[in-house]
Amino acid sequence: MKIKSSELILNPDGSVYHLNLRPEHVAKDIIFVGDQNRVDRITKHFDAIEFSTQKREFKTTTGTYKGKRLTVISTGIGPDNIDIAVNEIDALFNIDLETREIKKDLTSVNIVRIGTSGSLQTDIPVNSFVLSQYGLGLDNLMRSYLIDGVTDVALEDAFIQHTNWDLKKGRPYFIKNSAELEAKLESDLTFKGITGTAGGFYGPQGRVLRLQIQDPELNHKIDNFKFGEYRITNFEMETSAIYGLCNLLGHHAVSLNTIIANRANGTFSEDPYAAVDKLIVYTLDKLSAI
Ligand code: R1P
Repeated sequence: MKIKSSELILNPDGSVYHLNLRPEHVAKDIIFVGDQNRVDRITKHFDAIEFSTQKREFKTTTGTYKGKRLTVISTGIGPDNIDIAVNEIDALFNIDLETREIKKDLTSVNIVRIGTSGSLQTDIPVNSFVLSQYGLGLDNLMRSYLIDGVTDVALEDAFIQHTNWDLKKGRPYFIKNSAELEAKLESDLTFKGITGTAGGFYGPQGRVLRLQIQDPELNHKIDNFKFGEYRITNFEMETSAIYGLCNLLGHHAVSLNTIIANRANGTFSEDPYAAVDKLIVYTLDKLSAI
């Protein structure tokens, strides 16, 4: 069935609407970052650059690192932008943009996020790395899709009960990473746990400036939540949407974050750039070996 031009919007040059990319521009191993300036901080390590473009916050560069073809894309801040980025990347691989039909043979890509994040645990200090085993969606984005097959309902129920979660804010969901990519990107340098993805930076992550928040105790309830071997390690704004969409579309995803703030003890990294640069080199070396 042909997908209408109002639903999959293409630019006059045939590229997808927001990312400005055509299929030949994107590698099957993709790095997502939030900050558009982080793209160059990654690709400066490349052997060669073959393509670069930018539209709004979506900056893309494709090239090779130690011979491995990689694409780096900035997604800006938040799960809403992840909805655009993952759907448009999937379209580049799995929809014939000329006939507007879904291809018979589908392609899976690898998506690795290199992000920044706040730790919720005193023993996960600033400048450390966290690899997200699950994304905990507190933002509702994935509730627009049919996620019953990919969310862990037992974890959801336990979390809702433990936090006395107000369902007026929507039902949180827990979506797993790609175990295959986790095995390739973990090491003794990576803490592991559940990453909470919030739909905002202040109130949705329990920060109080001038506005009262719905549940001032929520962060504490989140940081002492336990489910078997799992605990919630950190907060950011993209991982659960990446995991949710990749699970549904058949792609592999893993999220790595540098901890730049520790919310449990109130500290902030003295050199967040150096800490992120370490995660960049770590991830590039791991990815080049896949
Ligand atoms: C908030 O400052 C932003 O920083 C974190 C959050 O997820 C959010 O996008 O990640 P990035 O540094 O990757 O953008």
